[in-house]
Amino acid sequence: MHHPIAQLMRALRSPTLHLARLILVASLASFIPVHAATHSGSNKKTSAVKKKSRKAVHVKTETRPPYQTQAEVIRFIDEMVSKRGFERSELEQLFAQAHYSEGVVKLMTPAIAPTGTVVKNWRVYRSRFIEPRRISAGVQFWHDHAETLTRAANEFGVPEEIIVGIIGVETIYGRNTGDFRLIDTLTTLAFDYPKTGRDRSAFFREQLEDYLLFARSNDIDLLALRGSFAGAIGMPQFMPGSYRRYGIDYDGDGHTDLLASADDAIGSVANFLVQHGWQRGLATNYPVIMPSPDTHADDIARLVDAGGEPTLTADDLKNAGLIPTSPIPPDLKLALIDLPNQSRDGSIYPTEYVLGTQNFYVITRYNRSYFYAMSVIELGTAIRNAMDPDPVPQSQ
Ligand SMILES: [Ca+2]
Repeated sequence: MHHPIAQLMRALRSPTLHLARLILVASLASFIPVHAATHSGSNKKTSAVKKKSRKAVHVKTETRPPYQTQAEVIRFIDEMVSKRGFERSELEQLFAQAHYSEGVVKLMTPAIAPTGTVVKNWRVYRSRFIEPRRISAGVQFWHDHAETLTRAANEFGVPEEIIVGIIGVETIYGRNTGDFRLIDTLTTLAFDYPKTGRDRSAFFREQLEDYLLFARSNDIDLLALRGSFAGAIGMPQFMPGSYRRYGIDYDGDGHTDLLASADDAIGSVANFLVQHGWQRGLATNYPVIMPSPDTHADDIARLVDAGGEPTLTADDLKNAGLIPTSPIPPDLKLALIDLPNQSRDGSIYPTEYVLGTQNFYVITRYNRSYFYAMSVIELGTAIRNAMDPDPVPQSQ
């Protein structure tokens, strides 16, 4: 089985990031992530469409009333019948086959670090994603799907390396998409959400509804689709709500299939970013020289506290003693992004900083963690560099 921290790490990786926060709050985030959602280890690229259900490894049926007989589930079915036009008998049969998953509940239950402190270490986090195996898988993915990536870059204005960075951080290009049966995951989290921490069951009922809807419109077998223990699906790990709202059919076969179709995953990631405000041609971030924390701690804290949404002007930065080291377009608003390198043993590297633009902020709509966004950017850059180590010089 997989290491619980690794699973926790992956757990936060949902396109709708609320979830991520949740786990973040009390996770062993030391190393990590904040993120997550896949259960790693499955090395498959099977189509979600009409696939028969397989052995339910993570499912444990307890002596609890079957879901289709529970009052809350019956109310949910009533609502889906009246509001969404589903057949009652169809949904009753579906929930008769949905199982409580103890594995999901365990993995979704926030873990508290022994000391009660959360240690955030960018260098450790980064090293998990910017590494040779993921980079070479990214080079392969880029080669295999160069045409689609170029098409998406032109059409949506999202550079290839950002799309490649996201799919790489999420699932290593479809290698780790999660092996939890989605109907079990979503039903469990919608009706048996772990009692510790904030109750997110309402969110998961919405996700369950979205799952029913996009499965219907994409001809997906509701009992077959698998995803992370948090309910994230496919190469880009979209939650059902994102799948339904931002997933697109980008290979033209009439279905949006984020598990089996890399083209659909590429188009959907680009579409997600554009729908969240991605701006064509805008850099994601700029380097900055920071003033000494000995003399400017308050200034730095104030700028960081302004958040990831870009609101700071060139004067704000200058007045606080920050010096951008590359030319920044006039009037461009920025955010000060902090990447702490905390550790428990006292050997503390200084916090790193970059200036984030609107496009950096948009990546955090995919996952709220700054570490996540920076890893996407750096992985994409590393892959681009590895793609073309010896570029043909432009004619002078
Ligand atoms: Ca398709």
